[in-house]
Amino acid sequence: MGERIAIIDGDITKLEVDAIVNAANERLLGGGGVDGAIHRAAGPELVDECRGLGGCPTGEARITAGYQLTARHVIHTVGPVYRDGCSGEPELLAGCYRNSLRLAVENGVKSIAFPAISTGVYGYPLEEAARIALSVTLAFLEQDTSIEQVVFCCFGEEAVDVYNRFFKEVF
Ligand code: AR6
Repeated sequence: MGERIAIIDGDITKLEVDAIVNAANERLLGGGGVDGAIHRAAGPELVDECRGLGGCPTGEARITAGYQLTARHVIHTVGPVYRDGCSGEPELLAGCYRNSLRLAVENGVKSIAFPAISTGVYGYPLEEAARIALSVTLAFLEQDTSIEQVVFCCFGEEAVDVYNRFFKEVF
């Protein structure tokens, strides 16, 4: 199981995987952070396709093509805005990972990369978010044999350290 998970430091738009996950907002029309980077790298056709989706509720996920990205698909998911950790945020964030992985399987995706959803503009504490990301993904991979690789694409060494710490804890 552990060999199906990789924790790296890098720019998610550059990864050679079947699908990259976007930390989007409910309108799905682009924004700042990783969302902005993905839309810039994919080109304007991405927002054209997103417009047709009519948005996405928090905790759910939608799939599009990757256009100019190396990745064939972008899976757009909407993380919760962090308030106090007791307002449904953990369940919603878990839903982002679970629903993105489900969509990946339905679309024949074998390799998928996640950014640290909600931990930027949406203010989710990285440690709590990493724990959810890893535990939901491990539980999913226990039930699924079709996904070969899940990459957690961190932005900076500090985030890599946090993910590695929890990864060791879970194993
Ligand atoms: N590759 C990998 N990770 C990245 C990259 C990148 N190129 N760029 C940033 N990150 P954020 P959120 C990391 O703010 O908190 C947008 O405006 C970043 O360091 O992108 O879910 C949307 O439109 C952080 O750890 O997403 C929404 O309105 C993580 O990606 C809102 O922000 C997520 O940070 C979503 O906020």
